[in-house]
Amino acid sequence: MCSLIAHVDNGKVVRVQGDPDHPYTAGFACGKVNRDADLVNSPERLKSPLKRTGPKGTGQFEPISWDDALDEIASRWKAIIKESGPLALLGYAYSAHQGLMNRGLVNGLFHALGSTRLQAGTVCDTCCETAWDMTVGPVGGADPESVVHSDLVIAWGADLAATNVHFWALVETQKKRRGLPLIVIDPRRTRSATAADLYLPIRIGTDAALALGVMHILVRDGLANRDYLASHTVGFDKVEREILPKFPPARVAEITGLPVADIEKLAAMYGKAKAALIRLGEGMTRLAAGGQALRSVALLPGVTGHYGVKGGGALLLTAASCDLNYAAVRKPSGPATSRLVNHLRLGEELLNMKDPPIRALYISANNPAVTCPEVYKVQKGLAREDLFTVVHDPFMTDTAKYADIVLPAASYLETDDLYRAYGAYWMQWGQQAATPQGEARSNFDVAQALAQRMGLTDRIFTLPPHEAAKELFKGATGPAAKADPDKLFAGEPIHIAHDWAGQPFATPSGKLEFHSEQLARQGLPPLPDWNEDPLEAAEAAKWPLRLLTAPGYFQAHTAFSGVDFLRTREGKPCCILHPTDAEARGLEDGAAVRLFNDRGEIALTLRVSDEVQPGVVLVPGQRPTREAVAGTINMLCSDRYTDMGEGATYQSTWLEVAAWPAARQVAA
Ligand SMILES: Nc1nc2c(c(=O)[nH]1)N[C@H]1C(S)=C(S)[C@@H](COP(=O)(O)OP(=O)(O)OC[C@H]3O[C@@H](n4cnc5c(=O)[nH]c(N)nc54)[C@H](O)[C@@H]3O)O[C@H]1N2
Ligand SMILES: Nc1nc2c(c(=O)[nH]1)N[C@H]1C(S)=C(S)[C@@H](COP(=O)(O)OP(=O)(O)OC[C@H]3O[C@@H](n4cnc5c(=O)[nH]c(N)nc54)[C@H](O)[C@@H]3O)O[C@H]1N2
Ligand SMILES: [Mo]
Repeated sequence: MCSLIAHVDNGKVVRVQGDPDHPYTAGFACGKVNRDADLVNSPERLKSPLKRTGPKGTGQFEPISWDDALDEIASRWKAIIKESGPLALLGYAYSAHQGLMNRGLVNGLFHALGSTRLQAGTVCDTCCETAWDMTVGPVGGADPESVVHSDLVIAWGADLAATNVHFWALVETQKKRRGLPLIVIDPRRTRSATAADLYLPIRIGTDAALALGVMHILVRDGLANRDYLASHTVGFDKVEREILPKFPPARVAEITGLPVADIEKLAAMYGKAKAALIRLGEGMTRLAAGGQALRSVALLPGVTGHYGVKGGGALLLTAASCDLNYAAVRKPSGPATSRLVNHLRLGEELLNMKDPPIRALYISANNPAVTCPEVYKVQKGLAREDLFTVVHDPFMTDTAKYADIVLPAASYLETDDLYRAYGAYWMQWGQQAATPQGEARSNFDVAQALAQRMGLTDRIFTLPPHEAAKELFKGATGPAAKADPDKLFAGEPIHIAHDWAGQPFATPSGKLEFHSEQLARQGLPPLPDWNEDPLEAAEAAKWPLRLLTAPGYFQAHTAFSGVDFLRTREGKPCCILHPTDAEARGLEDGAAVRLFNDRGEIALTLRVSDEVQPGVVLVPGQRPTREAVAGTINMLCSDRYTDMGEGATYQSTWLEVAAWPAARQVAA
């Protein structure tokens, strides 16, 4: 969502930089995006459509024309729909192209076809989003630019220097200028943590206990804002009576692995601040009780009243406050409801869904053979001979190797689209900068071409991008609706923050909900709490190490894996162990090691570092199998759901690490 300037020579992007005139991007682009000229021009990009010639998964293909590819897809889909109905078709399209139309219209195609629908994003943010919605409501959080008014920033489970670079730049400036204090709460001593005034290396999965412990101290020390609690929140009395007595500092120290003194210090700094801003990350939600964790932390600014102060409050996402008419693109026609496939259960559903089974699969802007949990199941599902699979991607990915037809995708620099940030309050038109490489075509373009071949008559499938974009504004409300089309299409950034009057709450009560009736109705605890998860405890009794999964600095999932420079900067796919754990196993830095549990085994390069605590194995990012010694981390992760939002539980994974015999061949 950065505002970028692409320097173009003869239709070719030669350099990409942050736009110095944009108020938020302010001339800065991260180490990955700075290399996007290498990404668009990568020699590894697919040049033309391909048709499978060998067994699925082996990557044997021959080039075919676009017309032949699209004709074959349409005729196979028509035959399958005739025999089994549209539910036999699954569109598995996700977010690698962040444009509202290149992302949205592929969904629009499958919506109009009446196919089985993807419950998208459960691999990413549905847990944290649901927990936020149940607490604050479906509305954006604090404006990151309000940090100029903050007197304390807490990065809670967010490695800002890795995943939120523009906010990080603001925090660094405020630190330098006026000594703005920063607290980092993260099981990994991240780059952000090394710059913190207070760093708490919390045990994975214990954030709810810490947040409730802080509330306990705030109440004990008379630092709770009783006026704010009475006027803007519901249910705190119950939390105070039933929950907080269970979380005195000594017990919280036992649960979280943090010293009592640090917990007291955190509570004192937070309680005495006038405008503390909590930047919530998703890391704490990638495990069984992730919803409880995020919800408990999001309640904290209600106890101090910081939600009512400019520069205070909490920020998870901002997107919910941008009220465009998304349905114009995503739901042009088609039945109101349909059968759902959860994004993270692709393998399970390809293997076991019945009446009808999934017979045709279209994967776009997503690499589930690496990024989805239960990769062994995903591979097995994709290998089904009776499944007709199409993959649209700029690169030959682990997933594309299983396709019957692979279509070359244009990248964002080769398309026109409208972008709205989800971590800041800005929106912008991104103009096509370069001619697509080879025969690559955009998601938008391919969705329209397939819609026409499938006989869909919705107008959106006939409009050029800037006309389609105008449909998004019809019926839009709030600041986004006021965008002037002339300025928008000229590329001017549009500010979409509401006039500030305290954090709005969009819950059923209109207040911050310490007690949630909605959760109670779903059979979930209505009050925030922390309890040991029985399934996690059983795994922990069997295996000694817990998986910590966090982004790499130079690889974002697999989308940048086509850039040799970035692969080299990130280094070989690795795992990181604390020196005591490495020594106990006789393992040395740089060695190939085996990571295994009941699901299977993979092999990565070991790095030994005290940036993680003992008992934890950190695997940065998700890397393609060809880059690793063997396999990919999601082979070891289950497809169990989180407590809220049916999200992924990568970190509810326990395993062991041992030497990888040099003679050993790559695991099947
Ligand atoms: N173990 C573990 N697994 C995780 C996570 C974790 O923390 N731990 N994180 C999860 C999260 S948060 C997410 S969001 C997912 C991400 O998982 P994915 O959505 O699978 O992300 P990528 O691996 O980047 O794959 C995106 C693909 O889209 C392609 N692409 C890029 N641009 C375009 C385009 O314009 N059009 C088309 N058609 N294709 C394009 C890229 O080449 C790439 O192959 O992974 C999840 N998986
Ligand atoms: N470079 C890079 N940037 C990216 C991505 C990438 O892969 N690489 N992915 C993009 C995507 S799709 C997403 S969703 C965002 C995600 O970005 P974030 O919201 O920042 O979430 P995560 O990256 O999953 O994790 C952030 C931090 O949470 C910590 N953490 C893990 N478990 C716990 C816990 O139990 N408690 C606490 N307090 N902390 C914990 C991790 O160590 C990590 O440092 O980043 C986006 N930006
Ligand atoms: Mo994500």
